[in-house]
Amino acid sequence: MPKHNPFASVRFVWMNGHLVEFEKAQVHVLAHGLHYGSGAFEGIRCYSTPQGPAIFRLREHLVRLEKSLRVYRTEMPFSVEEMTEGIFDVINANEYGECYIRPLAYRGLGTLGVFPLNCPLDVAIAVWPWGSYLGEDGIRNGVDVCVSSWSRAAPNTFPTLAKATGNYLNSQLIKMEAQANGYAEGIALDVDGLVSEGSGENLFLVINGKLITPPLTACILPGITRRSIVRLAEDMGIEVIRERVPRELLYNCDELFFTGTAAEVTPIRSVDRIPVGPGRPGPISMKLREEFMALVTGQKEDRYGWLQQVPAVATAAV
Ligand code: PPE
Repeated sequence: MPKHNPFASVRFVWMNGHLVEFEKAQVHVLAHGLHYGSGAFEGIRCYSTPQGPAIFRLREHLVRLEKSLRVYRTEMPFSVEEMTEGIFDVINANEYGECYIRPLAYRGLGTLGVFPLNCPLDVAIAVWPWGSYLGEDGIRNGVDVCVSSWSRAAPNTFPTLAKATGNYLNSQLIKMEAQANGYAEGIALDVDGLVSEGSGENLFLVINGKLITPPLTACILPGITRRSIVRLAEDMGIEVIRERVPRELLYNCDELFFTGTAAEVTPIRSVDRIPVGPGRPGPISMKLREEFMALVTGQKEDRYGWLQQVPAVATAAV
């Protein structure tokens, strides 16, 4: 276990429709997903707002989970409404004002052998407190990243638009290599050698006041934070271009930042030890970060209807 146990305050996990105690939230060693990576998941944030805990773009995340499974010929056994109830229940049971939410659907105990469809699809929802993904210092001063020697999976191998658990072996290679070499994160190229994304974040460049982000065809996950930042930028009058990005633009852009549920908006201050612009977070990155954080934490009016309030109900029956 790491020095700091991130799950120390977790009391309940939701499993297949019921709240179970943390210690009892276990999986059989012969579960299919453990052997073959057969599952899909989501990462969602619940923020503390003046109106109480609120979840950012919950429905979009749950719909993406359904779409991830559909690629693998699998239907969610729980509706978006049932999952929403489950998320409310598990947040309330753990008495969190803000937390990270991890819905997971995986092939459980049935048979082994690659064919997955004879195994049940088990669904769990866990919640726990999760602070800044790439460090507090990274948010203020920007993070140092590298271009990974690992590429993102080619489109006809592991489809990246699906947030499948198995895809994250690729992310682990990118992340471990980056950290072994003293970087906070790695940026992967796609099958054509063009820029794709980080191990767990989408990427934006700022060039001459315009925002550029790799398109869905660049082997990226269709990030919900990415989509939100595009909307915020366009509404601020900033032009957004979705186009393929050659690697060398990373070294010559004015600003660079990551987006993601865990990473939120994290500025990048260097790539392969080459400073991005003057080597500190730029004005457009910081303006977008501030606007994003003000919206998600309810400091600004929820003009897009992105927040869903968690109803304060009595702790659900266990
Ligand atoms: N790309 C990848 C590969 C990815 O995993 C994420 C989320 C994103 C882009 C951003 O997507 P979105 O969260 O919808 O804006 N990564 C999740 C898991 C991170 C982890 O280490 O676990 C997350 O941020 O929750």
